[in-house]
Amino acid sequence: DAYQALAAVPGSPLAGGGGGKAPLVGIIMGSDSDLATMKAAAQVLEEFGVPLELTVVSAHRTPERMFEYARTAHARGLRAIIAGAGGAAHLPGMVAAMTPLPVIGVPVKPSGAHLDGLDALLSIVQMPKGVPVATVAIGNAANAGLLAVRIIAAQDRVMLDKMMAYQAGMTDTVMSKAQKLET
Ligand code: RP5
Repeated sequence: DAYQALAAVPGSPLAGGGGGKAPLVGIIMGSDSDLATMKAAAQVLEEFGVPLELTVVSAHRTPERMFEYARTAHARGLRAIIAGAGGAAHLPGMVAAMTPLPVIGVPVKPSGAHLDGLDALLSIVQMPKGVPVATVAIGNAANAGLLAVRIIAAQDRVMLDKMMAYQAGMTDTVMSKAQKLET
């Protein structure tokens, strides 16, 4: 089930390990049903070698857990938090209100939802001045992972080199496709 999938994601505290290194990025989501979307962020961080933790924190259903997570995140050594939720997606904004860390919000489109994730997007992106949430496109958890890598890379030369190599790889891929079209 989804919780087994959550535990299987490398770095998940549910896996009872975390790879040994202290996590630098926390990935949280409002429900285990968000995992299908949010695992892309974990995969990006894994590819770049950024230690992460991943779990479920619900703004509405586990508010005390959300307070605890947000208030302690910086002291636990996290550098950024990726928060995903669907519907009335208050998790990223509420977490941003209680942490000094950068928060990246992922609007999730729950299966069977009528508003196609637009409700989550607007809930996350329309933050009041003073409480920023860096919001990615609906369902684009991979970009949330990449943004977290860039936040780490701003003060980490090794990670900066990895990001530049990733960007060069994208350029190469597009250029080779362009050349194929031209020939
Ligand atoms: C939100 O409600 C969650 O983030 C999820 O996207 C959506 C549905 O949650 P479940 O009913 O699947 O637990 O709070």
